[in-house]
Amino acid sequence: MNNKRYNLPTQAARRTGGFTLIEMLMIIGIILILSSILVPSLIAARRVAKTAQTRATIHLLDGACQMYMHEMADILSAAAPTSPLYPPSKPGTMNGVTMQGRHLLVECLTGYLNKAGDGAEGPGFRLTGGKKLYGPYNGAENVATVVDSTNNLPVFVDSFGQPILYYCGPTFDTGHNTGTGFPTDATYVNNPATNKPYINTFWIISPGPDGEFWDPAVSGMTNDDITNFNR
Ligand SMILES: [Ca+2]
Repeated sequence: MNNKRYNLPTQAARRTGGFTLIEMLMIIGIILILSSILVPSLIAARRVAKTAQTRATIHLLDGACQMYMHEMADILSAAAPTSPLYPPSKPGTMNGVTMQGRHLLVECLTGYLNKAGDGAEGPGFRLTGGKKLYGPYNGAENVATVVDSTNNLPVFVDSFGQPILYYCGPTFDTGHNTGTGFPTDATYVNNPATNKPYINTFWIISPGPDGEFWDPAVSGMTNDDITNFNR
């Protein structure tokens, strides 16, 4: 009985026993090694997930553009347009505000800029009387947007928080490098899947994980841009 009591260390004795300096250094070393292994792979996993999300967003917007085009073809069938009517991207002034492709894309696919009842109309056609209330298409109204500080209009953003840009043919002059498989001719863009030109088509582009549009003139820059052609 007495021996058992003497052999048990007291709470205080256990606390003062603690870890030695070497044990602490070993633990810290192990934590550092594990961190150096895990953190980069966690960052890479997030990057892969956000890239996949952005591809899905651009796929959704691509589908919305197709739906817009088909509805415009039905509405304007009497006029028999000779080319598909995708959302326009030519910059212009509407209601006193300068809009570029990225703003027009939101307006065309959601129709939210010109509210019904305000007496104005735009590419999204929101008019009084409830007769021209086109869109939204393909869930585009659920895609995240940010307000462009230059004109206070919404623009779609990718999963990295960068604006998604939009350009439509046939006057295709984006100022961006179109990447492998794309011709430099400003009148059309190429479909890398078939290596055939898509006359009068459109280009939706995210700068991708690096947040910058690819430029082959910048050494060491890889093309991670995400578009409706490489999804
Ligand atoms: Ca990029």
